[in-house]
Amino acid sequence: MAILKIKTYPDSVLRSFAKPVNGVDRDVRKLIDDMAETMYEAPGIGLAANQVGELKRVIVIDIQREGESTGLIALVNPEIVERKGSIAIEEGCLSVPDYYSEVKRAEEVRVRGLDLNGKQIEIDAKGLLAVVFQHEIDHLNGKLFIDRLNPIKREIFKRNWKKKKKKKG
Ligand code: GNR
Ligand code: NI
Repeated sequence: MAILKIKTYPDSVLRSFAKPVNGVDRDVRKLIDDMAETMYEAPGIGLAANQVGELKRVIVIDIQREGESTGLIALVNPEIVERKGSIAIEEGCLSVPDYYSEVKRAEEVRVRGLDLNGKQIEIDAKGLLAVVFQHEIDHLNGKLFIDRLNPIKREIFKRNWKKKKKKKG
């Protein structure tokens, strides 16, 4: 296992489309292991492969509620096959440090993908878990949660980011 370096905005890898994985082999399982360790160490409740510089369609998620863990969810080639309702919760991203904002998304999703053994599975998620699935699959498509803000909020984000960059030199 290894802790990987998390890429941050405006790294171009976060803007790239991740490629579908052909089969869940040892390399993919090693990537999942390392991504899980990286996510727990951060700590975060989800991580997409783009965030560690790997353009493969792999995500890991573990939602902790009241100190309770759902256990690790690892999904390869994840796809949303159904969405229902609407919800807005405050999101953050390990690749966009120190910024949080509400984002409107589907409240419920059904996600299809491959598990660690390469077997196709479907997961029904709602609330926070559904939001995190959508956030991670966005990453695989080169999209960040700040892209889903209204134009005014996005401008404020950019302005503050530039200000912060200047201060850091
Ligand atoms: O740790 C994370 N928390 C979070 C909170 C609300 C909505 C989405 C997330 S995902 C984020 C980790 C991350 O950046 N995953 O890509
Ligand atoms: Ni993120």
